Amino acid sequence: MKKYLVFPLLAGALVLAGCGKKDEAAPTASTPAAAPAAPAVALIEITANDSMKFSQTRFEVTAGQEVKVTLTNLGTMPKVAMGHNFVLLKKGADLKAFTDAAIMAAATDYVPAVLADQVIAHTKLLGPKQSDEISFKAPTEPGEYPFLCSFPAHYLTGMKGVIVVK
Ligand SMILES: [Cu+2]
Repeated sequence: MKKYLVFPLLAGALVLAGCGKKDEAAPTASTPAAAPAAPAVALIEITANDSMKFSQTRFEVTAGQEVKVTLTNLGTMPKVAMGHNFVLLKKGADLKAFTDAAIMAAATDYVPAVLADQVIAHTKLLGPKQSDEISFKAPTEPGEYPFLCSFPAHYLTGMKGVIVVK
């Protein structure tokens, strides 16, 4: 009688051993595919203040990546005297020409319509404690893309930076 019991037990042990091997192999095969995933959206958070400074002036994104920029004005001075925006320009844009034209463009929040072809994306002009969020696709061509606050004279006092597309 005992002789007949041995075979089912052996068969069961072999099945278990087979399962164990499969489980060990699975994670090894899937690890390389999961590891090098860059974040889908590049989040850029900037603040501006009454001292006419951006909190950060250099960002890196991947070519063609979805980018979300949030600008917050932490200042307390009125918008007519100390408004701030974030304007991202094309690579090689003429910043002098752009800021000269911006001075005359109060009606369009200092983003000159005549040079709209130089603008990749821009926020609204923000008064104290206001915030604006914009989303756009990073350029596909690598390089340095200038951004600035186009409120009169703010570029000259240092409200500028670059987004580096890699
Ligand atoms: Cu400004």
